[in-house]
Amino acid sequence: MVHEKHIRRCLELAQTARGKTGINPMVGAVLVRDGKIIAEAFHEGFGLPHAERALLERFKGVIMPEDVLYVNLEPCCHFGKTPPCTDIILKKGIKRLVFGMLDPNPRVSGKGINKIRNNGILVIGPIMPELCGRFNRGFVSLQTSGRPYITLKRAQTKAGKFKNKDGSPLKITSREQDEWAHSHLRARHDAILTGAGTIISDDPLLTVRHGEKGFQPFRIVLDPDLRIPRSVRILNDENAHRTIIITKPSQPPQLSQPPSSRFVHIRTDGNHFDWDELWNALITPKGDFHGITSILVEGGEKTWRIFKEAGVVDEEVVLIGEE
Ligand code: AOF
Ligand code: ZN
Repeated sequence: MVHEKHIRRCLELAQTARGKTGINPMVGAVLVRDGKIIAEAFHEGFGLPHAERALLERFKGVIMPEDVLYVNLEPCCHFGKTPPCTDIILKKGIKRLVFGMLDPNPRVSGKGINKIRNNGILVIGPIMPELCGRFNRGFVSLQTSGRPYITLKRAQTKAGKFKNKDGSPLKITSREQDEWAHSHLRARHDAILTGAGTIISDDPLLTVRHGEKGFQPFRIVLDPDLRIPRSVRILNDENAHRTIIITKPSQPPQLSQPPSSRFVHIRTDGNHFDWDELWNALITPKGDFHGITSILVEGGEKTWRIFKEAGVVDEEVVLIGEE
């Protein structure tokens, strides 16, 4: 269907800003005349103009009554960091709008659509709420449950083994499975999370090496007692500024704090970090940190258990090795 094709293009544009929108959604917009796209734009980053505004401000032609504006998310009608998109849509004389999903943000939800409909614009949608919601699942999770979307990823052999008897790492997945995990899991979450044990035993890079180029997720390590050595790769590679170490308030961060990684103090109840405090730290923009909406939990065993027992896992992916 033609509407779906254009909404898919909006998503394609939107996702080029992955990693830059922080706690905002990824949004793309296209303007269509006689079935052809004549202008495109997307929300390029946190605090920057929204997709529709960017498109309509940059478009230098005359808007015709038959032109159709497509956007994957309902246009906003509130003053946030930027003015309402509904205002510029009305001001520029758009007469037809197709949107992918309603905005789950309670300040907008349904009100944006009502505002433009009440002003005589023909509005069609939501036409692909599931696909668009899945695409922005981190933003949806933040708006509806106040925490990031959590995907848990594990790998195990057919016999159910996931490490060697002595605790050392066991290579389980094939090259194809690794590539898929990079392009479909790591490249589609704002952050990858592990426990300190995994960093100490494997010294992993936790980067995206297959799939969307240019985007690297944050790396979060739960390390209450600050056990990880300064020499580990995530504190020293070119993405060190995207590493966040979560540690207990009693740990003086200067002990192992290289200048670029972030050390965040979260209270524990002796065993576990306080979830509310943790989510709050991760979803609250501060300075050049714009917040995290989705996390891929990669392990190890203890970390999986903590997340599962707390009931905060939205999705679990188990990669079964060939052996
Ligand atoms: C849109 N198009 O491209 C985006 C929208 O603080 P602000 O002004 O950036 O507003 C953020 C909120 O606006 C966000 O929570 C979501 O409801 C909406 N984001 N809306 O129509 C866009 N990024
Ligand atoms: Zn907006």
